Amino acid sequence: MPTVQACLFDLDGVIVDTAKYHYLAWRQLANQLGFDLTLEQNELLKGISRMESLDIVLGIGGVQLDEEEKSKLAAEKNVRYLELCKQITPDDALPGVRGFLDELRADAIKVGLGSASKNARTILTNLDMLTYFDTIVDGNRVTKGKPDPQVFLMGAEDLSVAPEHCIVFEDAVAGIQSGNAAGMLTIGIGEQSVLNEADIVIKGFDGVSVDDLFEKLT
Ligand code: B16
Ligand code: MG
Repeated sequence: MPTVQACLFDLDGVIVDTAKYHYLAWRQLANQLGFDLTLEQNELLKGISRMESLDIVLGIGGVQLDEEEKSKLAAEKNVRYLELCKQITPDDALPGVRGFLDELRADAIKVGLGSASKNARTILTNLDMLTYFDTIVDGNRVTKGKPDPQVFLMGAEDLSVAPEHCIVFEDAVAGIQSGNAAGMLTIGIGEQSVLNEADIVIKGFDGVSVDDLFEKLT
């Protein structure tokens, strides 16, 4: 395995579980339009941009709207989502992730964020985790969503690290595909059966040490 010089983290599902707030906000929008959204259907929205998510939600309800109406609904959903995100505190970082980031820092490995979210900085601020990241690539910077490799290639470039020396941590299939397409090693956070395109899959960071994990990649 090439030396690891940088680790690039997805936000939702890797650092913090914001999917539950996205779900509540999308469900409210669906209900307002006269249909419901199930938790299974919410899975389709993970790692996908806000406007792509809206198209999926409207598709589920069989609702057709023009661009202006869609922008208005997406903005309303975001206001609701951000209201829900106000309850995020430092205790909401997923188990073990803060310790894992501390270890990376101690090992002088650079750390970047690669998220589809336009709200990434707000969420990291609420978690009091902004200072862990040497660079943040979020939905405000990218022009192509995952599975395009752009988000992680931008992160590697910001950190001046070649892609083969980067590891991507992702919970979404599209995110693993994005990391693979960038020529990086990928670690799936979740279920092996879902994330089988990742180099390895772990359930989460609880009890996981950087050295043990990197050893598994060799
Ligand atoms: P926003 P990630 C993604 O975050 C979420 O998984 C996805 O459900 C959401 O639609 C997307 O961010 C955009 O979020 O509406 O806040 O811009 O997993 O890429 O960190
Ligand atoms: Mg995610």
